[in-house]
Order: sequence, then structure tokens, then C-alpha cells
Amino acid sequence: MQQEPWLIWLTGLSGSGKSTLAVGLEHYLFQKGYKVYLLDGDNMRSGLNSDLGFTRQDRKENVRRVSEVAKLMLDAGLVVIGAFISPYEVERALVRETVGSDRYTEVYINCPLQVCEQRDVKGLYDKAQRGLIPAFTGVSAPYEVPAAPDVIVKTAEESVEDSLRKLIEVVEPLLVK
Ligand code: GGZ
Repeated sequence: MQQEPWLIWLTGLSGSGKSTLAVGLEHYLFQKGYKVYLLDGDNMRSGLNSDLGFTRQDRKENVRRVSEVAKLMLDAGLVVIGAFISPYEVERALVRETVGSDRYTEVYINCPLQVCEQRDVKGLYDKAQRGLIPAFTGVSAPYEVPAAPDVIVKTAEESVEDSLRKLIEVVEPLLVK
């Protein structure tokens, strides 16, 4: 199957729904026959980036390395989904620049901090508020809202199915060669 190599970059707070949507998109595209790979904190921070934490510098390096890996994957012809908090505008711009703006789509997973805190699926917000996790995004470290994302999904207002449908409607036409 002919496909256009493309990076779909999901940015948003912890608990905003990035992973859920990334996995949903990956499954959808896979079933449609696309060669797709998902890069996220789980597979990057456990291996290549296992030396990195969450300081300003380490986050910068995390996203920089991911962008270089994504670029190689695009050169190999894959569709790549990146799901990272990537809280700084300057690093997101670097990702766009590294892979090329003609094969990059930025998706802002918009979910109010209060909703992420209420969801607190992994109990991380609770720990962060008690001072047990330093520099936690939204609590004790910043999240810069994307200035000009290509797509915005509002996971506090839409169902997972609605957000996914919206994402697919934007992304799938881009991948057709
Ligand atoms: C933010 C943290 C932190 C701190 C651990 N701040 O919800 P999760 O658990 O599964 O996803 C979060 C993940 C974020 O990794 P990223 O590589 O996406 O971050 S970044 O793009 O900013 O480099 C969270 C967990 O790691 N986690 N400590 N202090 N999230």
C-alpha cells in the first residue's frame, strides 16, 4: 500500500487522553493497512531515553531525540505517531523543523488541568501535589498551550470516539499518496 510518511504529534497534559487517542489512531491506521509506529513515553523513556528525567534540559533532550528517531522512521516510509507532553512551544517547533513542516501535524489534546487532576488515573497528580514528584507538569512545571496547532481535540467535552473520529478525518487524507 502506498502511503505518505507523516508525523502526527500529540501534545497535552498527563491524563489528557494522549495515549488513549494515540493507541486508537494507531489501531485504526494499522487495520487500514498503513505501516504505522507509535512513539511515546513508555517506549522511549524505557530505552533510548532511560537516562533522562523531567528537568527542563532533560525534557528538551527527550523531545529532541524523539524528533530525530521520528525523522528516521519517516525516511523509512512509516507513518509515525508521537505522544508526549512536550510542554514547551520551542521544542514542538523543533520537532516540526526536524521532520519538515510538510509532513508534520500537531494535535493539541486540550483538557483542563482540573479534569486531569480529577481523573488522576495513575495517582501522579496526588503525589505531585504532596511534593513527591518534582517538576510535575501543570502542578510544579509549566505547560505552554500550543499557539497554532493543526488540530484541537477537547477530551473533557467529547467522547473518545468523537475525538478519534475528528483526528482520523484530518489525518487520513494526508496519508494518501
Ligand atoms: C510530567 C511525568 C513526570 C513529571 C513522571 N512531569 O501520565 P503519564 O505519566 O503516563 O505520562 C507522563 C510521562 C511524561 O513523559 P513525556 O516523555 O511525555 O514528558 S515530556 O514530553 O515532558 O518530556 C507521566 C510521567 O511521564 N511523569 N514524572 N515530573 N510527567
